[in-house]
Amino acid sequence: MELEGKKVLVAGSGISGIGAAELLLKLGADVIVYDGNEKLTKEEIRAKLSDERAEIVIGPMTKELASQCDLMILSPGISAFGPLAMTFKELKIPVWGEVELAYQASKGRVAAITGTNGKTTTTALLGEILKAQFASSFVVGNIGIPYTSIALDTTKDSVIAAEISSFQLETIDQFRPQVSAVLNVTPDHLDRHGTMENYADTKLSISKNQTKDQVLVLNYDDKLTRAMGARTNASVFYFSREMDLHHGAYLKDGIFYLSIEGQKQEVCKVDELKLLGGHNHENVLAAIAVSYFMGVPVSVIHKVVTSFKAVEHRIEYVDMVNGVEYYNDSKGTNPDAAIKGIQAMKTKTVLIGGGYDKGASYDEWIDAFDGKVSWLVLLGATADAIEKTAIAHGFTNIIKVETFEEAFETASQKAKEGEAVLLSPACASWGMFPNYEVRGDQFKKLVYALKR
Ligand code: UMA
Repeated sequence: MELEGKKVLVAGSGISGIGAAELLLKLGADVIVYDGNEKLTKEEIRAKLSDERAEIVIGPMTKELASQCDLMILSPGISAFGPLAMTFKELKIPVWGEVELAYQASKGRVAAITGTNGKTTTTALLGEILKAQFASSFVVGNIGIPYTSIALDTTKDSVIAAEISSFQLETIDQFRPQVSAVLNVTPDHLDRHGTMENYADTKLSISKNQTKDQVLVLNYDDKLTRAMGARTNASVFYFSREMDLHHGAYLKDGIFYLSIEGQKQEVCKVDELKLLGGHNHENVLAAIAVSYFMGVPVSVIHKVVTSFKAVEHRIEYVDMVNGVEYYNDSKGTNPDAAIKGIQAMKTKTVLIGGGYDKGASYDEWIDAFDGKVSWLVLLGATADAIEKTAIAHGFTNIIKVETFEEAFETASQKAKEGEAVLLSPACASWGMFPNYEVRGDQFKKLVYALKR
């Protein structure tokens, strides 16, 4: 669609909406930035835009305003099937997501990653591999960088690693990655997607415009993603941690292999990875497969995969002080994520946990300690509830503290040489920190200060 002179309403004034509005203004469109949150002010939204020309509308949507528009761009946080989007659809006004707009405005080839878990790590790793091979490469999407923000910087030789959420997939139209991947599908976001079937179908739509000239990479070990192989027009390439594959990427006896029609080659060994945790082996397999089909030689993949460290705040190795390794897993903001954190530890660990109360249950997290946790240092609103659960499960080496600094100090005193200290709170940081990033940064600062 030619966008010059078209009236386009951008719904949502978060980072996607602002990215979309700025791109549209550069393309010569007449832009309205709309947000349903009446607590926001026009000044606040205006301050986020570098271009003054956009009109800003806050509050309920009217049919009158909608009917003036040629196109609507939806932020991922707003459902494509909710009342706002339906108002436009009923008026036969196209509704695209921010990803679709960016795709149509950019050049080059896209490698797109979706899945319930691991997509940020896989996209980040893929982005590093692509960067090592191609002169013009980008990492965008749900990872926190709006795709629209780089669209006009791309050329026909660019490659783009895009993390795409199920929310973003609701509103694609022409989006066609050269290589796409669905890593896994487990229950999540069911409030938005209704059923698991619908959620899985939304994930599979990453491949809806692909044909046999493009590749869909799927997890063979996950029943739902394995079944997707029969429902796509793309060429399918599986990965597995459990099976040798004739045509696929797999892990066997600690070695990652890439097998193309039975021609197998070793990519790297588990022991060479800096990325910890069994769940990351899936992410590595997916990144190997996707980058190979984007045209990266195995030697380059090997080099990057073996030097890549965790995404910041996700089981991130910080440093060793007095023989103790410090890991920052501040992104472990729920018990499920924190289980992966503790599972990734190879030695006895002093664990720092607790924070904002989302009403979660901590039983499975405590069970996952599996004799590995020597001490549990607790803080925040959930400290008492976690303590109660831990004691009920027979774990009593607990110290409760008031401040984050005290938690760090206590943990580093308790950790013996050869052990680890892990910040993996199983709770959000709110109440003590604005977000998990600030909490993780504070942890790292304390480690560096201790080292000094
Ligand atoms: N809004 C409305 N009406 C509504 C709902 C929201 O007007 O019914 C407005 C809000 O008032 C707010 C704006 O929309 O001003 C927020 O838009 P948004 O929620 O789409 O947030 P963005 O800041 O644009 O961030 C989005 C993604 N957020 C969501 O999908 C909820 C970010 O993923 C993503 O990094 C970013 O685009 C760039 O692509 C976050 C996320 O939580 C990390 N993703 C989910 C996940 O990973 O599980 C899918």
